[in-house]
Amino acid sequence: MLDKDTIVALATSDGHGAIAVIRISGSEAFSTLSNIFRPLKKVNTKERITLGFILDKEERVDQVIVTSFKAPKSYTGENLIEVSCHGSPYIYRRILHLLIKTGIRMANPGEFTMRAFLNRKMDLAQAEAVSDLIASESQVDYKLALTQFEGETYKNIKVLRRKFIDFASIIEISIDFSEENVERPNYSKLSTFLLQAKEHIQHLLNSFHLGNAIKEGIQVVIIGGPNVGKSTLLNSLVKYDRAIVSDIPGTTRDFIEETIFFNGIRLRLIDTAGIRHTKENIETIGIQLTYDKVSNAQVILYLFDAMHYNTTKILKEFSNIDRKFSINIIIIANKYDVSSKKLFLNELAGKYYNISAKNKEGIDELLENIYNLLDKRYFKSNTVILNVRHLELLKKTLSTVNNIYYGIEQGSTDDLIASDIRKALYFLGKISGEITTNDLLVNIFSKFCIGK
Ligand SMILES: Nc1nc2c(ncn2[C@@H]2O[C@H](COP(=O)(O)OP(=O)(O)OP(=O)(O)O)[C@@H](O)[C@H]2O)c(=O)[nH]1
Ligand SMILES: [Mg+2]
Repeated sequence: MLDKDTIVALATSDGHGAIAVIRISGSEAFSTLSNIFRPLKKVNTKERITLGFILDKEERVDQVIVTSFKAPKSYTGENLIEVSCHGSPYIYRRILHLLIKTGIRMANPGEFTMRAFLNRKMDLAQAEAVSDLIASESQVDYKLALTQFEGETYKNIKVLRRKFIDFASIIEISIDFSEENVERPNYSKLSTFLLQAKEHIQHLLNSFHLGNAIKEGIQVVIIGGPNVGKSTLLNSLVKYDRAIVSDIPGTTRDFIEETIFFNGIRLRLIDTAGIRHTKENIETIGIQLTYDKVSNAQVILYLFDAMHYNTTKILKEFSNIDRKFSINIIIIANKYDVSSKKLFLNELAGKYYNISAKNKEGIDELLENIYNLLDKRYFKSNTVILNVRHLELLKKTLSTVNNIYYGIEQGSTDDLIASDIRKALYFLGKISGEITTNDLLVNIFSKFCIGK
């Protein structure tokens, strides 16, 4: 499965920058570079970092710094070189071209990390976390990716797998040597372990929904009647005029989405068409879209106009949404700058906030309130799964664990139990990469960027 070609790619992003880094990995890495590199001083073999020139025949292309990592002490576990050149696309493309001309080839997407996995520098779950780490845009994204990369989530999976192996071997021995006087499997011990395993896997499955909400962003949807100031609130939250605001009811037809970060968390704010009964086609579509967005939201901001409102209607809509979607809802009385005083509605006591979207009053408090509503258990947890592949495998493991558990309860044969344990081992092994197929690896690593 491990391709022996020496490969090269740009490791930094394409475009102008202070420096660009070109990475070469494979047994021919050092000899390849020596064809086009002249050190400034005589090379001391103990030194890892060398200053010198990349040459195209005798022409100096660029002054570069070469960092060498001898196998197996490198990211890929192979001989690896990083050439840091000046960050001009013309320069790094010319160097890449010179390297390809010496006979090495361009790396496929994710090929460096795939080699790191195949050379046992990291397990599969860690390798997959590398791409999340690169893609992270907020503090919370980053922390999640880091815990995945450091393998915390998967340590327990490996422990589970090892315990299954222990049980499997005792059962297999007892099957093979049933005539002889060998230890019988201790099924009550296995049952206790299965209950713990079930709990642990269930916890990981539960973490997926929230883990992904964090990664994709917490969806915060602004709803309310026409003209109550939904678009104005969106603009105040994103701090620029993103949505059109006007005093004509029905201004927003389609929904408008913008991302902001608050306390390191990505919030995806969505402004919608006002909810009202209308015969106009386009507006009806907008209102339908609002309902769709509400059903996927984590937080709803329900806005009403402090000058014109009907408490009975607000309460009715509030309980409708609450009943239908059971989502966190924040009720907001907007435009309090023009209402004579801050509203106090007995019926809604403790459930709503006064703001002025137009004058940006109450906005920071509103953000704090949104943040306080979020379930932050998983933000700091180091056992969160983010990966759909892992989710599917864990679901299969859980159902197999259930089968083993009930099998034991119903006095199933050693053979059947052993075969189910092998199944669980197979699913768990596919998460960590202890069991892989070429197709699986190609599928995972092809999603990476080139140079990683
Ligand atoms: N005085 C005052 N006026 C506001 C406030 N917020 C919004 N408005 C005004 O209310 C009108 C409607 O604002 P929009 O933000 O377009 O309202 P909307 O809810 O998005 O309306 P539709 O998209 O039509 O459903 C505009 O004239 C705004 O300037 C506020 O806090 N105070
Ligand atoms: Mg609007």
